[in-house]
Amino acid sequence: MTELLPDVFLGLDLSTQQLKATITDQEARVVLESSVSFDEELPEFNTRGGVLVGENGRVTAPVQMWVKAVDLLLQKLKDTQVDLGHVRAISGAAQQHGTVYWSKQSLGFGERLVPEKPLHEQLSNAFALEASPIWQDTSTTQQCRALEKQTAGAQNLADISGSKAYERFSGNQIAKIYQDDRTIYQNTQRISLVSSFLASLFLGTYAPIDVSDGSGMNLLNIWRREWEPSLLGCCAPNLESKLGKEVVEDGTPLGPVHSYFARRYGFREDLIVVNFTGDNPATLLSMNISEGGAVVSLGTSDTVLMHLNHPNPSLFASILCHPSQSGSHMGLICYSNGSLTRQFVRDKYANGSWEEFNASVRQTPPGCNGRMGFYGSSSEDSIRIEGDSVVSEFSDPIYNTRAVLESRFLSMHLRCMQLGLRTKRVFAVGGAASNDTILQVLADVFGVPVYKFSSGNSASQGACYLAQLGFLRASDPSTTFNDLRIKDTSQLSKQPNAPVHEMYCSSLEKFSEASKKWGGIELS
Ligand code: XUL
Repeated sequence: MTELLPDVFLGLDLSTQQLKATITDQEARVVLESSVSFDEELPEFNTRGGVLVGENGRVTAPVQMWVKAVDLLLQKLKDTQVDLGHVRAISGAAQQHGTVYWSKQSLGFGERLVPEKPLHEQLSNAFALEASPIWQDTSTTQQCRALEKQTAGAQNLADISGSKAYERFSGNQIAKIYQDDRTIYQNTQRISLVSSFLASLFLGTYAPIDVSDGSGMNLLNIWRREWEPSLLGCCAPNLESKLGKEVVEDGTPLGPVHSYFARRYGFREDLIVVNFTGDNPATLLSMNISEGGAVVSLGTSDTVLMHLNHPNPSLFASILCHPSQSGSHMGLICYSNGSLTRQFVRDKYANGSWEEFNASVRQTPPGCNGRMGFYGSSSEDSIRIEGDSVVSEFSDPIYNTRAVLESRFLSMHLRCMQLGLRTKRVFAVGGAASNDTILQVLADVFGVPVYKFSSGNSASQGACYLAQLGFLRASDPSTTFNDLRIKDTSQLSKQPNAPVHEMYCSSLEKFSEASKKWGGIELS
């Protein structure tokens, strides 16, 4: 039997492809990790990469798949004979922007939950929409343009909500659902983000939306940290009552866990549910970074996260409320085509093998002798530039593997500089952070050392810290994130090569011009 020390904290991460769990101890050290993969372990939902791709850019995920995954994951934790009775608080992270539509019939669902039957059987009529739109959805261009028009332009909207109108942002998603099918909207009692939906299951009642995850909706005023009535009014009627009036700060204890979980899995009856947040704010927290640190997350989406004290909202990044410092903000640059694009290049030019991909990057000179590539996730939406000409393929295709990395990292470096970040260190996380060849290119482009973390999943680890924070706050509300005294567990991975970095600096202007013209395809 794996014995857990008394007082541990459970953090979940409902990401695109998996539901993951991390347990940390009081010293914020990782004790245990586990996960459920949607495609492999819940094949009855027929997802690929955890999602269903529909027509006209619609991308959704079945809500019941997420519900089933919760029971599956907790059963796995229980089967390892971990004594879940030592967990004092639970929090979570989830893919940002996705929305869950609770039906009118779901009202009071917690009063009817019994521990004998799995959740999905008891929540079969709890959702007004079976498939939730998620962050990969691009079907709301019309709603985005309408919102920007109603708010006197994209920059004005960004000045209030932190972001121009993005297709994946929840407000535009809600507007589309309202416009496409009024009956669904009318039958919706409550709209949750994926994070607050997951928290609601554990609470047995609708959980409030969290301020940093809520900043990814185009609905929140990021300075006042509350809903902006004029933006709510642009999207759909009576929206505040469906979202819940209250928006809560990260690390807020919400109440005890529902007895379903205590009785079925052996959690304490007084286990505290601490509000859940977005995966990006949780990742930022897990790094506990100081000034000049940038987190580069290389996963299904590629993101760059940073702490900003005086942000200037722009049209190429999102500004979110900072998850642990209520006067501060965080910057988020997101490329929706992350690992899929690298895999496309690996499959097309390196026989589907990362070893061959890495070998080909190492054989190719940094800077690709002046060549650049802008890649979508297929040949049709990829563009290459050789000399001054746009070509459909490099004269020697070996350049593709290096070019796909360089164009992404040059774009990130340029945008960090434009946001006013003087990057001193990069912390690499996500699947591709385990690839040393990729990290060397990252260090060379940014010209700073790259660090890695030993633990696998940064978002669920950040959620553990939030659970611990909420647990301490339940007895002392003045507790701050710094009181957790999280130890820096990062390890130096790659140092930059100075002459190579100088070469990249001298190519930035040309890259910037080319990306204005061609790079649009790679930005979300
Ligand atoms: C950020 C974004 C993605 C998702 C992925 O804006 O859309 O990073 O949060 O889970």
